[in-house]
Amino acid sequence: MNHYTDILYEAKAGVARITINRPEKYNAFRGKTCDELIDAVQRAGWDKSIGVIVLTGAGEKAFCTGGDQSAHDGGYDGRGVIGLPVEELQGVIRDVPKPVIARVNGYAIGGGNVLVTCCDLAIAADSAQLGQVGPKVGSVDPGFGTAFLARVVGEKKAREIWFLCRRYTAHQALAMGLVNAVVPMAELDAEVDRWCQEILQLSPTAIAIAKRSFNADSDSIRGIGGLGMQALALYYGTAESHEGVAAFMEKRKPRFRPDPSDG
Ligand code: 2NE
Repeated sequence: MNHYTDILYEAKAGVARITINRPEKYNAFRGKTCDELIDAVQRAGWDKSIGVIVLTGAGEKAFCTGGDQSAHDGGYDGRGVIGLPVEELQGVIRDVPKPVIARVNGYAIGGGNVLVTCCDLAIAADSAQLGQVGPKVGSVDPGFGTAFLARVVGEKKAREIWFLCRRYTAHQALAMGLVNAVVPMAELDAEVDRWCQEILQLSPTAIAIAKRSFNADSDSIRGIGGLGMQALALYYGTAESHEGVAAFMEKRKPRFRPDPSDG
């Protein structure tokens, strides 16, 4: 894939920077975006001149807000079980033999928060907000989005994140171990670059083995995700899920339960 439309790819001095470039959609991903991200992460991952991959979003509002709800009609618009190959994207971030750093420049919501969870490291601007919204919008990201999140932040916190759908500040995300550092937006690039330069001084093979070793311990979660996506595809066919998507697009509260006054 040579010409990306939804992302930007830049490789310089050992660092590949991959930017979701859909700021008008708060960097939400559609099917094509996921395919391009998979291609770009693979490209950087197996390029021997690259030692670190940085994943980010265009602009200062959003890192990524997950699936593009305007491209959702009982399923998303691309390939795969749910019309978005998110499980492949999450898998490839884990599979490439070098660290992937999330540069969290704003909202990391829904599938965007799952990308932060899957990246090896995350550095956030102090203006960033993170969280899951699935149960508010008729979706859920099973597998790495749930079970692996629990490995990262602990069982109770992960359940809170999914069952209440709150938004967390960058400093709260730091306290729960979801991000590694928080800096003012003006210092975000310098901080990310400092982390990249430190990594580039180290043995790439030792780092690759360490990454694979961390992954081996949690790789069974990939199977949970595969199974969960099949269930999610069925859920997307329900009125309950449709209500969540419609409510988001219509900027209103969803009604998942019958109103008691309806009798
Ligand atoms: C990001 C957030 C919290 C921002 O809220 P607010 O109130 O500051 O802004 P607003 O008005 O909600 O959003 C600003 C503009 O960005 C669009 C909105 O529609 C709006 O557009 P305009 O009205 O200005 O034209 N926008 C934001 N997020 C979008 C999205 N994901 N798709 C399409 N347009 C989007 C708030 O917007 C929010 O909570 N966004 C996330 C919504 C969401 O439902 N994400 C998908 C979750 S499910 C998922 O990601 C997923 C998965 O994890 C695994 C499998 C499949 C799906």
